[in-house]
Amino acid sequence: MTQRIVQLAVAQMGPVQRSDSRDSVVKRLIAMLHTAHARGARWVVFPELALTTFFPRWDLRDQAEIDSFYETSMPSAATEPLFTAAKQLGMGFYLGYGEIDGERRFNTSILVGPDGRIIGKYRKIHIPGDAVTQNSAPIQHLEKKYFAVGDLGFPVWQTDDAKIGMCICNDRRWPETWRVMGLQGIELGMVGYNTPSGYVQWDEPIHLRMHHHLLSLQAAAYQNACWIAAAGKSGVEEGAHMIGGSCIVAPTGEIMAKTLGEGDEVISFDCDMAIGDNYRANIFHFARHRRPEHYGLLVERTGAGDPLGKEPQ
Ligand code: CDT
Repeated sequence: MTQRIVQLAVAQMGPVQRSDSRDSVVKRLIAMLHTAHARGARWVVFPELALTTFFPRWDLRDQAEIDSFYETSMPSAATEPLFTAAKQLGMGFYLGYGEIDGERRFNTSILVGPDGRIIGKYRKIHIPGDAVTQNSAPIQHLEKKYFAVGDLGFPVWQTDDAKIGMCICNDRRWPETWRVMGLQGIELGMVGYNTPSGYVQWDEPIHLRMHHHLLSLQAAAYQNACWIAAAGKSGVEEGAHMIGGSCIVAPTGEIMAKTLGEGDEVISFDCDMAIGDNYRANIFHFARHRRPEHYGLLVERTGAGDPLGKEPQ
């Protein structure tokens, strides 16, 4: 089998505080871009909402302040240096940010090619949390207040290096996200995230946050025969802790590289896209083995309904 190597890096970010300027954040991204390049990487994945603090933790009321967390254009004046540096280095990247499009606001990621062109845009579809504050807890999760449900589906883009798909944070937990991309032959999935260790609605044991994060990525990579690169914004932001665990997962379901800490940290791996071909040709040969005539409930129901089992006649 001929190898098809994609040199991939994940740039985990440490915290971004409320007072950190876009310029200072973009400088950090560019520093990690150079580190990734020095390691031979051609693509780098940055986190969800990489340019600001994870503001959905607050029920903000000042519209000017709320607006300050979104981008009205991309590249913007502040992000142009990142685009320029990446193009000079011949590197492509995934970047997550808050997007204003007219009256609509989305939690968005873009895929920028090594030539500096924006190849693709994705708008987060699974928006977790609440639209209004739940109680008096200082740390909320109000993504439904700040973002509309994405309207672009889950496209996969054919690039010169691989078929690349994108999703954002909570999307990674849903098998539907990955299967829709699997059905387009995804070879490399990119995902940015901000995963708080605590959640106002539910005191799930904290160690499970990392377990479920890795479990979701490993299952998705294996079941859809793709590489997955996941970049988190981590550590303590404005008093709220978010998990690290940025990683690169192979189509075997194995973690090939993972961050050690919770700060700015680059990991990299030479990913052979051909590994997925074996799975696509055998155990997960979708055309031969999938049975969509039995999957109707997947699109007929949103929430779980009554069991359909009947006693045999
Ligand atoms: N950013 C994001 O989507 N975070 C969610 C937290 C869910 S708890 C309401 C996640 O799935 O990691």
